[in-house]
Amino acid sequence: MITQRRRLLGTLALLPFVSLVHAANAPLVEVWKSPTCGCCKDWIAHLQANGFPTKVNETGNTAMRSRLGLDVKYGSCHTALVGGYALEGHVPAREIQRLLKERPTAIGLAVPGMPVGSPGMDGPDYGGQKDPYDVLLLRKDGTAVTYQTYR
Ligand SMILES: [Cu+2]
Repeated sequence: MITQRRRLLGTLALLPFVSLVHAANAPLVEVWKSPTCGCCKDWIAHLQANGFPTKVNETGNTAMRSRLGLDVKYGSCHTALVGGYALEGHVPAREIQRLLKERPTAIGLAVPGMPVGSPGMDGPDYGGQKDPYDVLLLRKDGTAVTYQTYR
């Protein structure tokens, strides 16, 4: 029992170093969300699991969305900024990594609404259900093109 507990404490003690290593490799994702948003938290956990350090603001989501020039029709439950790009909704880490590598001229990426099966909308509560959805690349002129399709 004591040994198990010690082992757990030892693992926890390593956690800050793990995030420092990640911080060196991936840029910070700053998130604006409502304090009661559970799926937002799950999306943030998905980012962290994929090496992104995060800074979370528990308010200001709507204000930030309009400041970034994101049309409400592309809206979802949280808004974020990474490397000068906006992220709206449950955008998979894989597409964020691709965005940062390709660096297209755009406002950023959006997954409008809250599709079940997207990162943060895929917990045990959803029973493995996966709805099809698109990750959109939002252009500066207000239009959007499909960046990646998930089926
Ligand atoms: Cu959500």
